[in-house]
Amino acid sequence: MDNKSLLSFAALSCIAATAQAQQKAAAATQRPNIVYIMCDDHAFQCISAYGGPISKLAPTPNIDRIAQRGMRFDRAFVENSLSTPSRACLMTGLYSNQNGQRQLGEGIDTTRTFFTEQLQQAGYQTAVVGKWHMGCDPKGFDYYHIYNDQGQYYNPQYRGTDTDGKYIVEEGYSTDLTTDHALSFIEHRDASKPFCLLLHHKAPHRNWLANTKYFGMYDNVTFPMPETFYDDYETRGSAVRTQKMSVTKDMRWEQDFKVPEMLDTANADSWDSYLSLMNEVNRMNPEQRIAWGKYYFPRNRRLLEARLTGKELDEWKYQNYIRDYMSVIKSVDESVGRVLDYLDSHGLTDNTIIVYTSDQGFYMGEHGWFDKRFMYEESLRTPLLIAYPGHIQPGSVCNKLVQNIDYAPTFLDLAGISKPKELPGRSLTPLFKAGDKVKGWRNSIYYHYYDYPTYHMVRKHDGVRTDRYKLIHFYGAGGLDAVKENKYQRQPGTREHGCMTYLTSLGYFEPKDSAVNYNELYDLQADPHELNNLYGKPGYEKISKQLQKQLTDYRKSIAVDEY
Ligand code: SGN
Ligand code: CA
Repeated sequence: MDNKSLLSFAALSCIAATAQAQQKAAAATQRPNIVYIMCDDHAFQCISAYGGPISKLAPTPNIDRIAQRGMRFDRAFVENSLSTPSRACLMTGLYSNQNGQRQLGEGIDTTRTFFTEQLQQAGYQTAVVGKWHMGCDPKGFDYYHIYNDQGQYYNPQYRGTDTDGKYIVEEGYSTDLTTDHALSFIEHRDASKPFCLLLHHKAPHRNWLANTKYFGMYDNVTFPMPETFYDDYETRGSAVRTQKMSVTKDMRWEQDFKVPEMLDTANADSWDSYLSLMNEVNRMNPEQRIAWGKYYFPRNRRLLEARLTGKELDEWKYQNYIRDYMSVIKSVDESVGRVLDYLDSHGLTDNTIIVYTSDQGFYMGEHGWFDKRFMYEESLRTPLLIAYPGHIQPGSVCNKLVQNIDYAPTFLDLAGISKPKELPGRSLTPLFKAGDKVKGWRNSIYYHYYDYPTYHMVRKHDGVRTDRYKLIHFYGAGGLDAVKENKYQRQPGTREHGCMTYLTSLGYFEPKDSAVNYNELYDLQADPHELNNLYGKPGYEKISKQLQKQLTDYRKSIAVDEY
């Protein structure tokens, strides 16, 4: 190169470097795109970034990429561990008693502002794809493409802004299809605006139906049973005994373990479980059905021939629950990989905040359970991983107490909108920079579960959790007496009433369950599995009093009207 060329080369490099620096600076000041990925019932125990024993045997490398690029929150909680209440907290930033969605069916107060409405007004392009589940239409979205209610795994129905409001059936596996719609929204967006995409999977909700290509992928893996699988519930109140969420007793042969051969023709509940499985099978196309038969029929034949009983049968149930669940997670992990790759290859990574979480936690056999609802850690706590290049230190961990009422304030903050004063949550952005060093963060969270009597029969309770302790208060009438206290179950035409009538016809309720009114106290440091209820034990008076005061203060400040 001669001197002149060298000079112009140097000048060009200089211009390029300046342009790059300017782009970076612009990205730093521009409002970020938001990609919020929320699964349905994804337990933190099943994400390898969290290091639990199940995830060691069935890793999630793509979800882990978010943790490697950003922050892992180890104390992220919901306020009410159930789908629609959790989604209502997300959309409104309010507690259940404030947003109205206390239980699964009825409730959401549609006069409340959804954060996406504010983002839209501030110039964001907004979208939700997948599980919406709320009793109202999406509010504050330029684009939506959502499932019918809980959604389906195979060839699911969707409706949205692009289907004339009608449900249409799409051929394929739901996690893959929902990801296609999410990416198509980004691809076709108005690139002059920042965007906010809520990508809500159905997976891994009950009854854990994998993409046919992943059937049996963990059949050679034996997952370790949790230490508390055979919990005897000693020291605790009655609620842990009267629930119906036991892997060994309440999971259904047909629906959950996919063994239609177990249909007991003289039993209404068995028929219900069989028909629930058949609903899924009926949705399948011939190819999917063949794959189904190829996998499940030999698996079921082996089970029937083995004539297992006692602990061997329990072990079979546990293993096949986890195997099916983790095979469903395989597609979720792939979906996350596709989203990250898309953002990378389209130059969007630097100015996009990406969040991965779940609508609540889930029991993977802890205390012998599946499902959620209780305030015990596995269902109270969710995975939460956030990457935001240039704003969050890669590979960082945060132990501050955060909750799903914090998402709306966080997204508003990122969009430069000041927080409406009625929102009780806090923007997480100070934690992005300083993590555990942030001063003046909250030192407790409030929890409240209302949905009783219904599926799984978890009693109403509320409580507070601090860094170290948890106080839970169980309350309310028992069995069918509780229906008298329930606004929607008494109203024909509501979903709650329909559900209650149906469950009554199956003989699901114990009409004689008694009223409850008691407390439990746990020291999470000494007893992380919450096996030792310390309430009323000598030496714990002071901490009980302190927690009781915090609980009373919460109830007052957010005007809780039942406890
Ligand atoms: C369904 C499930 C329950 C589950 C609720 C709530 N039964 O009713 O097991 O607890 O949803 O789940 S099923 O037979 O339909 O699978 S949530 O995630 O929507 O809150
Ligand atoms: Ca859920």
